[in-house]
Parts: sequence; structure tokens; C-alpha cells
Amino acid sequence: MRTQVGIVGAGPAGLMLSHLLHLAGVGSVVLEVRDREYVERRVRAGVLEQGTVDLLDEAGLGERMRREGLVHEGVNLAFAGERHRIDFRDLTGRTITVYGQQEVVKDLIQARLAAGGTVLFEAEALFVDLGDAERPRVRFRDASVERWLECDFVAACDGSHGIGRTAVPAEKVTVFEHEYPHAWLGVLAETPPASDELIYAYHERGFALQSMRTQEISRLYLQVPADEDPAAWPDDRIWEELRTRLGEPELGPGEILEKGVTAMRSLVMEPMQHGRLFLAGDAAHVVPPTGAKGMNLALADVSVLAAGLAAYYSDGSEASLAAYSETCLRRVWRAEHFSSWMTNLLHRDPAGDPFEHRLRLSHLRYVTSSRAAATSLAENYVGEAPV
Ligand code: FAS
Ligand code: PHB
Repeated sequence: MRTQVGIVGAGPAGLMLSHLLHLAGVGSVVLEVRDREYVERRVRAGVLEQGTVDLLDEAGLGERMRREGLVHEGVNLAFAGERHRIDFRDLTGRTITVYGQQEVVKDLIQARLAAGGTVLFEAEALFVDLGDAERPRVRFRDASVERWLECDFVAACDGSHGIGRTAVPAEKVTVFEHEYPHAWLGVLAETPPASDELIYAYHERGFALQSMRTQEISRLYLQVPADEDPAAWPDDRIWEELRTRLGEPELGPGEILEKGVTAMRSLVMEPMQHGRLFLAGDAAHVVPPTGAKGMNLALADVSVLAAGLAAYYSDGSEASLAAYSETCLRRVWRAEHFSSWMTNLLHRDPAGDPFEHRLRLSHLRYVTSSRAAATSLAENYVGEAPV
């Protein structure tokens, strides 16, 4: 097979890149190891920054998001029996939209296939061959047959455990990584959200988050130890802990549709490119989900990469491609810092240090009483912080 841009991974990054390249008249092939149903059912991120909403709109993908997405003008911080609203509209003039990542992925797959795009499901990329610098290629297995995908460029959009990252010689990259001592138990439940806006709760028993997908479906998270087994959390324990930490005694119960533990880590790979291989999204960086940045960062990366590739094919210029990493990393590190800051502010340290607990309570009181501090949180959350 031959294409202009070989893309590994049909998550938000890979699919959006393929769509944006199509709009620019550039051909691509997307290789996805999983089947379509798995990719479309995978429950992950839920919050779109205003910039992401605008990108989806401009790319002609905003119709269902506008119809079904929930526009929120703020979030709530709950602690010490109090609840305080951070008003994004007042502080930044911007809003967020709650629209599940799986809905974005469905919209992207539908758009690619409707446009005659090539998305090969159950096609596992085995490795990227950069031997010929001008002609990278991807070895992949499709229906148990191994083949080459010959390309001009390769985009590794294969997530935090992908193979793209391994194609870059170790001596050419620096990987910055931080592990957290906790994870999130994520629950998708058929029960109305207790509040019509997100609730981030800091409780002496640990963090909890109430988000949602619709007015009838709640998306809920609990801080658990880093190596927690979901089996340790039967439904009644989940509801009891959520009610306590969120301060919502009437929450649930409802049918739990999905339950899973997500590890928390920060990671950045520098640079995000090597020759004609470019890494985007979780393939290049990972953030703890507390700041709701993961998917937004992935889509921002590929809008930069698509513009650089379009420029190359339209007039041969390579300046934007050469600056891809530098352009993306400023925004990536801003999101890394904010996600780490939100995580440390809202999660109980496993030792339960009383001094740390008092510091967090004071920090939360400051953030919810100082307009300057609240504005700092708000502009980072909605994605408007200077990078
Ligand atoms: P993705 O991981 O979405 O996509 C990569 C794709 O590449 C996958 O479909 C994978 O199957 C495919 N792939 C991998 N290796 C391949 C190979 N060798 N060949 C072919 N295909 C291959 N972010 C938030 O903001 N909020 C959240 O609540 C949140 N929850 C999360 C929960 C979980 C369990 C995980 C893992 C992540 C979560 N994230 C969350 C982060 C998540 O949303 C990512 O930021 C987002 O999926 C990044 O998109 P991509 O970079 O496209 O990577
Ligand atoms: C979600 O709705 O899944 C969600 C919302 C906010 C976060 C993380 C996840 O910080």
C-alpha cells in the first residue's frame, strides 16, 4: 500500500488528523488495531475546551456536538462541607462543552468513511521503518497478512502504549515522567447527575468527581490507590463513597454501565518528531485526567501537524513541520503543569498527612475566594492560559 501520510491509531488524534488532511486535499491511511465497535464504545474523556469546539465546528464536525453537547459556564469545587462555583463565563468569557470522547470518535469515523477515507480496523502496526529518511514505511498486520504501508510521512497517534514512540532512537529523545500514588475508579451510570455542572470534591477520604454524558447518564470518578482492583468496589460501596465525598446523599443508585481503573501519570516526550515521523496526542504526552486536558491536547497537536503537512504539499515549505514540536510543547507543558496542579490540589495523599490536608484546605479556600486565583484556574481549565 502507498499513501502520502500513514497514520497509526484511530483515536481522536489519528482520526482528526486524517480528516483535516482530507480537507486540505492530502491523502492518508489510518491503521487501527481494534475493531470499530471497540473504538466507538471506549469511554474516556468528557470535556471539550472552547478551542476544541471551534476546531470541530470549523472542520464541519460540530452539528451533533452542538445538538447533544452540554455547554457549561462553570464547575464546582466541594470541600469541608462547602461548595463553591468557579464561573468561567464571568472570569474568562469562555465556556466548556461536555460531549463524550466516544461521540467525537463516532463523528470522526462517520465523516472519514462518508468521504471515502481509508481507516483499516483490526490492522495492527508492528513497527515504523525510518531507514529511508525520505520514505518512511509502516509494517502492519491486516487479517493475519503482514504488509508495508509506504508513506511520505508517518504520524504516530497510537496513544500512551503505542509503537510509534519506540521508532525514535533513544538517544534522540528525552522522556519526562511522573507517577502519582493514586488512580481513578471511573464509573458510567444510568442515573441523573446530582448537579447540572461538574463537581470536583476534595474529601478527607479522597477525591471524587461528578461529570455526566447526558441529563440521564452520569460519569463519576473516585480516587483509589494506584494498583486498585475494580473488583474491590461492588456497586453499593461505590454509591456510598460517591455520596459521602461529593456531599450528595441523594445521588444514585443507578445501573452501572461501565467501571474501570485509570492510572494517573504525567509524561512528555521531547521532541515530538524525528525525521518524517511525527508523534501526536497521548503518543507524545500523557496528563492526569483531573484537568480534562488529554483529548483537547491531542486535537490541538494534530491541527498544528495538519497545517504543516498541508503547507508542505501545497508549496513545499517545511518550516511549519520543522517547528511542530516547539509549537506544540509550549501548550503541552502548560497543560501538564495545570493537570499536575489540579491533581495535587484535589487528591488526598495516601499517608493522609494532616499538615498537607490543612494546606490543601487553605489553598482551596484561597482559590474560591480570590478572583485572581479563581481566574488562574478558570483560564487554564477553559484552555485560554498564555503558554
Ligand atoms: P488514544 O489512546 O485515544 O488512541 C490511540 C489509538 O491507537 C487507539 O485506538 C489504539 O487502539 C490505537 N493503537 C495503539 N497501538 C496501535 C498499533 N500498534 N497499531 C494500530 N493501532 C494502535 N482524558 C480526559 O481528558 N478526561 C478523561 O476522563 C480521560 N479518561 C481516560 C481514561 C482512560 C482509560 C484512558 C486510557 C485515557 C483517558 N483520558 C482522559 C485521556 C484520553 O482521553 C486521551 O487523552 C485521548 O484518548 C488521546 O487521544 P489519542 O492521542 O488519539 O490516543
Ligand atoms: C469526564 O466527563 O469524563 C471528565 C470530566 C472532567 C475531568 C475528567 C473527566 O477532569
